[in-house]
Amino acid sequence: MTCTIPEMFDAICREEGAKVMFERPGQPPITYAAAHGLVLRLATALVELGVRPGDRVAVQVEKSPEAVLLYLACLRTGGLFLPLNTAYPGPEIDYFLGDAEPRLFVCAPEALPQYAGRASETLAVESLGAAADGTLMQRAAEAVPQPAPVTRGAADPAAILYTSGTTGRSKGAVLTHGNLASNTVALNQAWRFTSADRLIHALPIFHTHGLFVACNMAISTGATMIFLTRFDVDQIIDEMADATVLMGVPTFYSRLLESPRLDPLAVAEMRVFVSGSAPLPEDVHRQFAARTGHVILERYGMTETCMIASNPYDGERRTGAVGFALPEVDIRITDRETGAALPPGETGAIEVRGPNVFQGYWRMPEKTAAEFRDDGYFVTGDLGRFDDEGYLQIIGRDKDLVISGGYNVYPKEVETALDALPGVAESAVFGVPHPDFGEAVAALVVPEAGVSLDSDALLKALSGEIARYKQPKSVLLADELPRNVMGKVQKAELRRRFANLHSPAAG
Ligand code: MLC
Ligand code: AMP
Repeated sequence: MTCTIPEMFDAICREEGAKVMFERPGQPPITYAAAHGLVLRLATALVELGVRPGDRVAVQVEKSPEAVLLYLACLRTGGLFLPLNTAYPGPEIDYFLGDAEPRLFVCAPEALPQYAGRASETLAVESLGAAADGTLMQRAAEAVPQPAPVTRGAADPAAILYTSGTTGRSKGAVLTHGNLASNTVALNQAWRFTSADRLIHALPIFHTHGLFVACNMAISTGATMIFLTRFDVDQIIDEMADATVLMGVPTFYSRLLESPRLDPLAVAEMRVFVSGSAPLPEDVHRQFAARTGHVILERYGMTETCMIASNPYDGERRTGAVGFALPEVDIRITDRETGAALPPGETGAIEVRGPNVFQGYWRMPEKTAAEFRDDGYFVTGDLGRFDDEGYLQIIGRDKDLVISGGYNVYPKEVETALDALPGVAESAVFGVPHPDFGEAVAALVVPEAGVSLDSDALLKALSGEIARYKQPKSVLLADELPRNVMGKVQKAELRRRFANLHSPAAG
């Protein structure tokens, strides 16, 4: 059986202890050996705070090496790591804490006064700051190292990642140690990732892409992460001089293309550029190749399934395609209505089965059952087809979802927040093309009879309720929503009508 991620980390620290795990501009590097020492002390601190196998550890902190080490420490104790987007405001956090019932909540030091009062016999509240500060680090400093990780098998849960749903209520996808480990091994193999790699890590670490793809690949091989707190074009180009791999969302690449500094010399040391989390526009793919000589390697994944398919490392990396199933992963295309398998070339629902597919939604057995077929395939909600040479193409989505700069926004959640505002009769939220984020969130709002609403005031009212990236970039007002004869709001019509909201000509 494949080892778990904490076991892989232990092995790498024994073999490659002196290697740098985290390199940060202007800050001292952190070796694998030093990181290991801290993980063992953090693990003891977690146990002293009451974390037992199966307990949830919810974490909303700024990106830092210590936050990654907290993830490893949590997995060592058998706890379920539950990372939360730093953009989530209080009301969203309240929901996650209520739903997941964590044993420990770790927040930023600045947020501790807001959450400390929540501490109880069943919930500990600690802090962790980006400067390796906070109460959890104080506890770790005083703790003795935990000698060995709690034994975990492939089927034991390792993490919960919340993903919004079409019903508007976020669901916690429960991922197992086997999901994380098997996917990491498959990706290392597929992208030839080794300890010699130097990965530019500029993604957030509260999602699959930044944590379970980027960090796990480095942790399992002993590669160095050039660990940047956020995406900045000039900084990325500077770091490329001494790096081998960049993993990013399509917005990374469209922004890099805007820089006159992006040329073959700037990427001379780089081995591979990987894109995922949202469709890579064909013109970005082509322009990047023309400017740098590197063909971006596009792959496809999902919170519930980790990575599913990838273009080949050797062989043609096709524009507009996400490649072939990863080792041990099965993909099929089915009829959306009947669920019957479709022949190659036909477009239908993308279904996935394999060691990468999650266990189910946290405490939602009906929802879980509804999204799995009897033979174990998970229905992704994406639509696709296999092309003439077997490359998977993603054609669209069966789910009402907007992907903005790699972040998923479920319209229902934004509509619920808008509809709750005074004077709003109803609303429809949809995605429109956006030059930087790929898609942007837009809303059409119908005021209650006799009420006059102001778009800016509506946006302001939303600001404390939902994360900034979920808030519409434009709020339009109308007397009614377009509906079909069944009374269903015609989102496709809205997307068509407002397709040019962010086009250059529209200003
Ligand atoms: C920031 N803003 C966004 C946004 N990111 N709005 C919509 N969509 C986004 N993605 C807001 C900011 O709050 C700000 O608002 C304004 O837009 C401009 O911000 P910015 O400074 O330009 O943004 P920046 O900080 O540079 O971030 C852009 C980004 C970031 C693309 C680098 O969004 C990012 O890192 N995205 C990656 C998301 C990710 O990791 N997804 C993986 C999910 S896992 P204002 O008004 O306050 O100025 C997954 C599975 C898989 O999907 O397959 O991988
Ligand atoms: P998330 O739920 O945040 O994990 O987002 C997963 C969704 O992102 C998938 O269901 C797809 O719709 C989308 N996605 C991920 N990678 C790609 C890609 N390379 N091309 C198109 N869509 C993608």
